[in-house]
Amino acid sequence: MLKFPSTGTATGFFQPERSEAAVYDCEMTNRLPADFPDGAFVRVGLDWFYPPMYKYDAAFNADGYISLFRFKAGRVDYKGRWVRTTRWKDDRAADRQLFGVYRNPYTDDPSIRAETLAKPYLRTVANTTPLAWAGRLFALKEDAHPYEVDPKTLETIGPWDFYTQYQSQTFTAHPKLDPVSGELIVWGYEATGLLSDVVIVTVIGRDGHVRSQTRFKVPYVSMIHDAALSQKHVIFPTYGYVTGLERLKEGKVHWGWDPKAPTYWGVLPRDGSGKDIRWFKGPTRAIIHTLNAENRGNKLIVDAAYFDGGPFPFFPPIDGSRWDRSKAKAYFRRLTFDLGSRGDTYTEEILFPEVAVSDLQRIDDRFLTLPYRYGYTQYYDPSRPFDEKRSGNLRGRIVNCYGRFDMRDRKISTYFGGPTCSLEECFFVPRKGGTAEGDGYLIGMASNYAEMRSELVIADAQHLEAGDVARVILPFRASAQVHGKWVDDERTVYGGPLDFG
Ligand code: V55
Ligand code: FE
Repeated sequence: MLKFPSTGTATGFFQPERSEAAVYDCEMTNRLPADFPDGAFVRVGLDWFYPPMYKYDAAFNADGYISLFRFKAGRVDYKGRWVRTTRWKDDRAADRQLFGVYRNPYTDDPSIRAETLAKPYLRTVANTTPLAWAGRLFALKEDAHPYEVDPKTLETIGPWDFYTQYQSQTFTAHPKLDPVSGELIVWGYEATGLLSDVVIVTVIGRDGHVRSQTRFKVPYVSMIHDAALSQKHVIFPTYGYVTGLERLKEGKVHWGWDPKAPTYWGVLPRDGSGKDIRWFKGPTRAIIHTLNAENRGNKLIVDAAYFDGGPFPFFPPIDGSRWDRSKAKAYFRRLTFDLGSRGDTYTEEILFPEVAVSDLQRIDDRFLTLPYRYGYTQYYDPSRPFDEKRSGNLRGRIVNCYGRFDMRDRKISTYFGGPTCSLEECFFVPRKGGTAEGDGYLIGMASNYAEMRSELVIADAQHLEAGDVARVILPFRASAQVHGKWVDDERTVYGGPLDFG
C-alpha cells in the first residue's frame, strides 16, 4: 500500500482523497432559490496520486484535481477527476512518482531528468485555478500552459497553445477578465525558461486568439502568483519568494523566503509596452493575491490583503531560520501610487486593522478594474463556537467565517460556517437577472470535520448573517480546493457558454 504524507491533524481529514467521483442529484439541506442561476461551480485543487519523492516537498506540488458542481433546474450533480497531465501519465506508466520537489527538475528521477530540465513545463501539475475562456475549460498552474478539460466529462484534452500564437512558456493562475473590453489579460513569469527574469504579458480575445503581447524584465525573479488590473494599468508585485540555480541544484523547492527582499510593484500601462513599466519600491511583504485596482486621476489605487512575511511553511526562510507563523496574517491594505510624481514609492493603509483575513479574496468580478464597494474573504473568528469533541483539536487552525468587507463604510458583515466546519475560498455568484454590485450569493466548500465530509455552502451575499440559504452535501471528503470559479450558463463573458451536460 502507498504511504501518503499527513499534515499531522488528528482527524485525518487532510489525507488525500485518492478517488474520482460522480454524484447525481446530490442531497441538499434546502431547495435552491428560484433566482439562483444555472451554471457550474468549478474547483481546481490538489491530491497526491503517488506520494511525493521527498518529505520536505511543498503541498503545492500535488497532482491537479478538477471537480465541479453542476447546477441545473434546481438539481446539483458533482464530478471529480485528476487532470491527466503529461506528468500524471508518466507516473502512471512507471507506477511510481518520478518527479522530485516543487518546480525543481534537478530533483527528478534520473530516467526523466534530462527531459524535464530541457522542458520544465512537462512537470506541471495543473493544480491551481479553473478558467473558462473561448468556450473551453482549463486547469491552470503558473509554471506551464493551461490544460484543457472537457466540461461534460472532466476528461483531460491536453495543454492548449492558443492557436500557436502565445509566446510565454508559462501562464498565470489568475487571469484577469476586463469587464469593459471583454479581454483576458494574462502573464507568464520565468517566461523564457526555468529561472528566466522575463515576464510576458498577453491579451487574449474571447475567440481565444492573441491580441497583443509585450515583455519586461523583473528586478529579481520572484513568485508573481497574482497581479492587479485597472482600466489603464497592469500592476505586478515582486517580493520575497526568491529562487536561483544554486538552491535548485541543492535540491530545494523552487521558492525560499528572503526576509530582506524589498517589494517592487511594476506598473505597466495597458496602452504601452514592456519598456514603459515603472517600478515602485516598498517594505518587505508577501503578496499572493490582489482584490482590485482603480485609476483615479493621476492616482492608482490597488487593494489587496497581504502578509508581512511568507505565509507558506513549505517555502521556508533562505537564512535557515524557522518559519514565522506570526507574520502569516493578512490584512486588507490600500496602496496608492501617485503616477503624477517622479518618486518611486507608494503609500500603504491598513483598511480593517482589527481583522486578520485569509488572502483568498474575491470581489463581484463584474466590477474588476472599476469603482467597487465590496470585498469578500474568509477569516477566523475565535469568539465563535467550535465543537472540539466532534471535530478534533483544530482550534486556531480553522477558518470559520465569510466576511463581506464594505470598503466604503468600513463595515463587515459575516456568515458563520458552523461549529464543526472550516471554510475554503468563497466565490461571488451574481443573482439571476441582477446587475447591482454584490446582488447575489457567496458559495464555497466547507470541510465538516465531525461528519468527515465536504459541503457546498450557499449564502446570500447581502444577508450573510442569515446563514445558509442551502448546502449541497457530498457523502465524502472532496479533494482540497486551491481556487474555484462560477461559470454561468447565461452570461457569455467567457466567450460562450460551456457544455456541462
Ligand atoms: C500558490 C499556489 C500554487 C503555486 C504557487 O496560492 C502559488 C498560491 C497551488 O499552487 O504553485
Ligand atoms: Fe491563487
